[in-house]
Amino acid sequence: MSNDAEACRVSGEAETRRMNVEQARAILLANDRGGYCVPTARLYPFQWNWDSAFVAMGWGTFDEARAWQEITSLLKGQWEDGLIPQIVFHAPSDDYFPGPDVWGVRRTPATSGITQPPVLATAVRHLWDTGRDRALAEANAASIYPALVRNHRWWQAARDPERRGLVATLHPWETGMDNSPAWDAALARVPMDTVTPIRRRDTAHVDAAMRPRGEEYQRFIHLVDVYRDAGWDPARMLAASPFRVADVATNAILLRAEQDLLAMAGRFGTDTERAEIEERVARLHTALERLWHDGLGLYASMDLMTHEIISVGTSGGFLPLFAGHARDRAATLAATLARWAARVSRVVPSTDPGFTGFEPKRYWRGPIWAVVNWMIADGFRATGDAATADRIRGDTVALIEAAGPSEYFDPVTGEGIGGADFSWTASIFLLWVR
Ligand code: 9WN
Repeated sequence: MSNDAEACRVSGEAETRRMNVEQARAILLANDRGGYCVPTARLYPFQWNWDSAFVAMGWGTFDEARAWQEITSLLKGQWEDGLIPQIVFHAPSDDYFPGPDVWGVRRTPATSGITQPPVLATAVRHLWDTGRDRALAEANAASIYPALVRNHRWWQAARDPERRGLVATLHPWETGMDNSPAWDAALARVPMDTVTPIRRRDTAHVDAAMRPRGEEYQRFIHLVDVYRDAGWDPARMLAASPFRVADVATNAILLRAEQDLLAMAGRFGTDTERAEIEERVARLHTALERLWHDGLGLYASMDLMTHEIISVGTSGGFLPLFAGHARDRAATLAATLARWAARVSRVVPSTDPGFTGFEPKRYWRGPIWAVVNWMIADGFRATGDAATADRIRGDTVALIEAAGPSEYFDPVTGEGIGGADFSWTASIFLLWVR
């Protein structure tokens, strides 16, 4: 390509991107319900836990005060024991099932009774590190830090009380990767009967072929019934749980978050807190290695009912790199990703495209999710593998530029599917393109 043609291409790209940055910002503004963003209008009308961590970083690219507010809004839902719930029901809506009445958690604001992957400390550290308004960043990080400490203590006390190293996840919704084929066998043990009548609303908003199946919803709601009967008490929930996995993504994200918390503890914490976090970091590093699956060339989750590693490759299996773990396995992980890439047009599919249960349009059974890509690319970049990181970033940006910030993308056709105008997808675009 001549220099002129190259210059023209670059400036054309810059133009498209400028336009899309405006659109991405406009999506956060449109999804703002007053201090917090809904993931998208109608389909998800409340505040979601891990969505908000990414959304806060998205806001951070153009409105730092609003970024901090996203986090303080989420923390309004934090429980006394430290749990940060999966959903905070700030305002009523009939557009989503299961709503606050099904969870039966009596709090204001109402919340669900389970959690989601703990990206929050990483988001807070990111805003603290990158904030241009230093006074604002220092003041907010200092005031939020104790809530993060309580939350990380909750993970250990509620989900790893015996201190074995890996935290347990008790509901597929807690993994944020709800209908991943990794959960099929563990979920099949959960009965399908429910006390709560199932009144799905999601399929009124999105094509049912892109959502979890009816059978999965029955088991999801069965689990909610079980834990509500356990009074949302962590020990009783753990004892009663018919579904219990050590999710590789949650554990890797927690390990990363602990290290981000440790960095903040250096500024805002005590020696005791630092020692406590360091101990958890060391234990989790050791334990995470138990999830290596040689046959898959990837990390994988463990079924804590059988103590077997689940032999299904998912995008979560690359996330130990995001935790600074497994640097010596980076080349093997890159080779695995290259094998997957040969079967699709864009990376990273949420499920190994060579796996029989791969479905390119069905939610977490194949589609690409921008937030997961952001974390995987960050991991590869930290190992020095810029080529893999650039491929993931380039594919994600190209998908969003072509299809808009959809909930997820078909890795074969590149179509944007699920909900449209998604807050966390727009946020990843902002983080990568600005
Ligand atoms: C249940 C909000 C959330 C994401 C999850 C995604 C989906 C909810 C649902 O939407 O889950 O939490 O009802 O399908 O799986 O990762 O946080 O965007």
